[in-house]
Amino acid sequence: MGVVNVTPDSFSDGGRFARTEAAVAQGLRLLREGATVVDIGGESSRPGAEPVAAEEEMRRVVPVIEALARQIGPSQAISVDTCKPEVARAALEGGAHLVNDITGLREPMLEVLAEHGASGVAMHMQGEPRTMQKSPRYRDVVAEVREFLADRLAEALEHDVPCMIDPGIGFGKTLDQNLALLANLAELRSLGAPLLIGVSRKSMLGQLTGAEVDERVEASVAAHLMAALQGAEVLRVHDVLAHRRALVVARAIDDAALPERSAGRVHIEELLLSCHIGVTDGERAVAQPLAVSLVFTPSSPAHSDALDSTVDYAEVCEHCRRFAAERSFRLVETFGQELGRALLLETGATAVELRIDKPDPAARLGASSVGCCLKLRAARPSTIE
Ligand code: HH2
Repeated sequence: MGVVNVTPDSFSDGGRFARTEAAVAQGLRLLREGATVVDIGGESSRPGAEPVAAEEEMRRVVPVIEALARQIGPSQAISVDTCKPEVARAALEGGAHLVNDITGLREPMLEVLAEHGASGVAMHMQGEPRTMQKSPRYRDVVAEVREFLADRLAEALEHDVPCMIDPGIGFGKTLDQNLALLANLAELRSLGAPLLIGVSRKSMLGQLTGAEVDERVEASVAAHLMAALQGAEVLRVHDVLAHRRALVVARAIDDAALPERSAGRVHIEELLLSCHIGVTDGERAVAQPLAVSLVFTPSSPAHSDALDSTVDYAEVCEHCRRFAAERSFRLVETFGQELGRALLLETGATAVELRIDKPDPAARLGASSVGCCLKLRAARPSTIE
């Protein structure tokens, strides 16, 4: 996720992209450099920042979003960084797909997202930007942030809003508290939602390295790489190219370590499930058939003939059945991502490939089956110790 702040006062790029044309050009540049999402913000949340009126925030972000929406590719998305429901609504109507809310996606924000079928990011913050760094206090920062995010996630799911979670690095946290969170991302990943991390150019990196804000690229990459190795799926960054290159190298090393040859792969073909899935309310009201095929890469070769040394087919089939029966989705893609993530946690596998078929598509499509294929990887923190 590439960051573009259409503000005069953001801590790292304030004033550089305050004009619409400059912000659009920067958004397109970040997409060319490899971002799949651009996050457009119209209000700084740096410590001590003063709030901006909704009308002014809309004046800043909506024209940028509209211009980007006309130019982005089918696999790219626009996010709006706002905590105001009226700004979120205008941004979604202007072409944004995702709302990044540093105040944690509460009501009425969730209603706006549900109305538009949009996804969201729920971030943790202690206090509010004006005062949050005065004296942040926690009993146990990791446990408290986890509890907050679990609560936000549950409420988002009640509204049928797909939700990423973010511990909010630098938002009402000391250096040690930020480090504790960044060192224990498995605790947050265990909530089962995609994890977003944003450390880009933040002051904790200055505290650790002494580097000024515009000299924190390497420090940002180091922090984000550690987060990616612990399973963070989205990194919110200003310097997309540097991150992209670092991730390409890390991924190549990680791929070389996949124990495919020795561990073999475990597959399950066309497991039949039924799930309340469909874009329209009518489709979702009735359980639809789904056929799910899975290929697991176990984390190590089966070390004995015992079932607990590999992926257990029976457990996986049962888990899939329960998952499909208990949840409802608009998209097979979201169904696949969430099921894949749950299966990685359940089985301890390194990777899982999923193919999801809807064997009964609408007759007007003239297709015998529609669906999606995806591949997910688990975090492997043990690869860098
Ligand atoms: N950090 C900033 C703003 N929005 N959103 C999420 N989800 N996570 C973050 O860590 C996060 C965020 C602060 O960075 P930036 O946008 O560059 O600065 P400013 O708030 O001063 O505009």
